[in-house]
Amino acid sequence: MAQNPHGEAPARPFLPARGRRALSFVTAGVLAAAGVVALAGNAQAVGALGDAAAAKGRYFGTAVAANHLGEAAYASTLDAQFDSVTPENEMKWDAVESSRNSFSFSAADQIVSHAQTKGMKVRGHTLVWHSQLPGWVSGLSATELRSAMNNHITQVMTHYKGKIHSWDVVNEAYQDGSSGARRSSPFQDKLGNGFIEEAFRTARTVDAGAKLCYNDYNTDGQNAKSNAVYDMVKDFKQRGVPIDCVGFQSHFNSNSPVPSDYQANLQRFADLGVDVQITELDIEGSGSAQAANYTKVVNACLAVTRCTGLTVWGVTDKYSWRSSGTPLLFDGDYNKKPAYDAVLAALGGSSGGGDDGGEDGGGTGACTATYSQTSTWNGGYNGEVTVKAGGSGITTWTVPVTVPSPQKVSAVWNGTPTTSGDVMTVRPAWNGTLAAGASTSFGFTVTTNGNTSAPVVGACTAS
Ligand code: G2I
Repeated sequence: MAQNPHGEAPARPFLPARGRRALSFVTAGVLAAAGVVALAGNAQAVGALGDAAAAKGRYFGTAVAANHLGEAAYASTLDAQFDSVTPENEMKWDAVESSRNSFSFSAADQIVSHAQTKGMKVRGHTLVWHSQLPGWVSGLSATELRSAMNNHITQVMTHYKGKIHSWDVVNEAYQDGSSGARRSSPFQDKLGNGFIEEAFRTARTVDAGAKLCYNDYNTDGQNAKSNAVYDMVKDFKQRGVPIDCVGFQSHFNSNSPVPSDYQANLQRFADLGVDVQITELDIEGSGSAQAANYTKVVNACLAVTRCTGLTVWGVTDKYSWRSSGTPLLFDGDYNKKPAYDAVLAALGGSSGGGDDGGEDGGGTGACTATYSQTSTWNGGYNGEVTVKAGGSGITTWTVPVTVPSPQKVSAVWNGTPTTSGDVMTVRPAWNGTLAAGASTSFGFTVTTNGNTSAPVVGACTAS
């Protein structure tokens, strides 16, 4: 990579020939100012959780309730941050088939069409579950129940065929505690152990394009319950029963903390030849403790190649199923919490700043890095990263910038880069010392080589 040899405050960026021609009548100062204005509308997307996760080959989703989509702040937070949605209740049996063979998809359709309009993926939740099951199901004979279960799977999956990336085919079929036994349910009690296999086999015949998951809670570490699920998945893989993924709900609080072997547990399932997904993540708490727990979960997923994505169980604390525990990434006023910053940083993204209320967390609160593209031309662009000190003054800062292959950085100004692979780590040139709340910026020129994706600007660290 060519870099500006004059790290000492060049006033004007080096621009390659085409960029210089396109911008020859604009001074560097005007360029920077114009860039900020022109790109203000993009700033949110740059920092979004979904984008940061996508750069790591993962999705980052949330549970969504159809009845909140009309609330502007709810919808705008959803749209700006997430790239996958799970209907929180709208695809459950009682919602879609409250009377036998009479299906109503309107609330779930609302979520799916919102997601499609915004380019988000959809997780299907859930086909066979003992809870939120209408009374008529439990009254059926074994023969009728088998037929009703297969009909339910077939009708619901057919309705959404091609629109769902992963289905929770069976949910929560095992007991808590040390028995490793199946949970009592109409399906278990009348159809026996084979009901899970039957559900997966039916599901595969309906939508071969959807990943078929088994989903459960308290299976997040290695314990009797997760061992039982592990044995089932192993058996399914050995016998060719179609299962593609295991969902780890990951509902955590002080009684049920993030297990120390969380990553190892994900990995042992992945080693069976299935994807793993974090499906209903929420962690009660607040501040840096909550942020640190979220970091553990995201890092564990990133460390397991087959961990394909994470979903948090709601957009805002105020609509959480356990809102008093404030377990989510946005507070009741849609402010980003320290947990949000921690997740974004763990995903390698950078905080968009603005409404963090001085509550930066996750150990990266000393500075923030905000990216904007200041100019673009056929074959290249200039990027600018604004580094802002947090509540205390700093004397140096570090920001990782990853340009997607085969892009190449051809110049850097107002910063000193070192490069390893695609990651360029930028430290100050002359501009390391910043008073509390003060900012500086560095810039760089990129040759796109055909890939016009934005670079991923990681978390700012300072001392
Ligand atoms: O319980 C947390 C989750 C555990 N894993 C499976 C998930 O599907 C489950 O989600 C929760 C929803 O977040 C709640 O919103 O499932 C609950 C039902 O088991 C949902 O609660 C229900 C209420 O119990 C109902 O009274 C209410 O009508 O939500 C319904 C719709 O708002």
